[in-house]
Amino acid sequence: MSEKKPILVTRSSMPPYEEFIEAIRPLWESAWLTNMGCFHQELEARLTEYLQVPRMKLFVNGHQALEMTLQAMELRGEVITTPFSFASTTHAIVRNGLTPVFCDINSEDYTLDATKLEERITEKTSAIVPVHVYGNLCQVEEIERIAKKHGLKVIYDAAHAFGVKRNGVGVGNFGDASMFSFHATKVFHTIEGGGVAFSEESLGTRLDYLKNFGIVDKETVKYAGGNAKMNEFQAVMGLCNLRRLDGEIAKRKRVAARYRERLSGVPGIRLTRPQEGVTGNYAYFPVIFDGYSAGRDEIYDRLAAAGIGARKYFYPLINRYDCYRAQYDYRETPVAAYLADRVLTLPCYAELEEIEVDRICDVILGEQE
Ligand code: T4K
Repeated sequence: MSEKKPILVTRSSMPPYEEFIEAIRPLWESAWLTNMGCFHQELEARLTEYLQVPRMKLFVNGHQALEMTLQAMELRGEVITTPFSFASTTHAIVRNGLTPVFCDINSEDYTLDATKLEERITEKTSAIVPVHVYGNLCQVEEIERIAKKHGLKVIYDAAHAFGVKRNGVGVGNFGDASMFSFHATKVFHTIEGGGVAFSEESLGTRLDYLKNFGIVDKETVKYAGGNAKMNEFQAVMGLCNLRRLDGEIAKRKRVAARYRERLSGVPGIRLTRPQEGVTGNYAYFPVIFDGYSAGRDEIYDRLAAAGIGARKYFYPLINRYDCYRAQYDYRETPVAAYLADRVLTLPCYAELEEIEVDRICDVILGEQE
């Protein structure tokens, strides 16, 4: 039976129904549903602990978390980022009235190529927004060395990197701030949701104001803020999911291991090499088809015909979007352009069974009945 079940690129982890219902019961008693209620406060504290970061603020989603962090830093001019990401990364820069400047990525882990960073810096540059894409850690030391030399802020898009550690240090400790996404499709989710980790206390105060219309107190509005508060239902979902998170990541690890068993060493199929000292979260399983007997698009179509929804994350590149292509030339980021045409992210989630991973691999390897 399970052989015929459609498989999508991911599937939200759900807490047991009764547990969630029981956990939201107090909301009917208090009728306090949003505006930094007690569950919001509890989740903020728990996540600060789980991610081992000095400070953390929660948001309605990851995008608003990033957009408001850039606003809180009062950046000006140009911000360097990569085009190999989800739309959100560049949009957050543009929606702050800043100009994105695209730096290429490296072909090992698809993060910003720090050797090409300095040539993108001008006197207008105020910050760098690198992306820990697929949960791969950026070249943090080199990026931060260059940032320091030029007096630039570093804000990581860590949407994919929840729980990732290097030599025991949580990923949210790098740079001036790191944005995490808690979207339904992520390793840890609050339905929609996001958070920012940082160390500077005054940044936290500004983020609190900005996500609540810039209101400081009942009679003082200091900033032109927006509304980006996480509500209590989201926070409860997060608290329930956090209890099971380590188990969910362990299950994802088994999925990734099975893919590696089946696909490693196949000529023309390239898997991401695990990074030294990095404990991953197995958020995504990207595969590069380069010189394989079939191209990426053909594999995508074959999988789709078999009811398997792999995704071309991240194709097209952001600098090829309708809204950006007039200002940018994607050929200036050739590695990103090359990989975007060849990458496919395979289904990866805790509930994915080994038999389903095998079915996916059979289709890719042309071994299905
Ligand atoms: N930066 C980066 C690098 C990001 O990847 C993202 C988000 C952000 C910033 C912004 O963070 P948020 O503001 O979203 O917190 C999905 C997600 O919506 C998006 O959060 C994510 N990146 C992006 C990579 O993937 P779509 O358009 O591909 O989603 P969709 O609706 O096609 O869903 C993908 C699959 O997930 C479905 O085939 C089935 C499964 N799914 C989906 C939903 C909505 C579930 O199992 N449950 C669900 O509720 O963008």
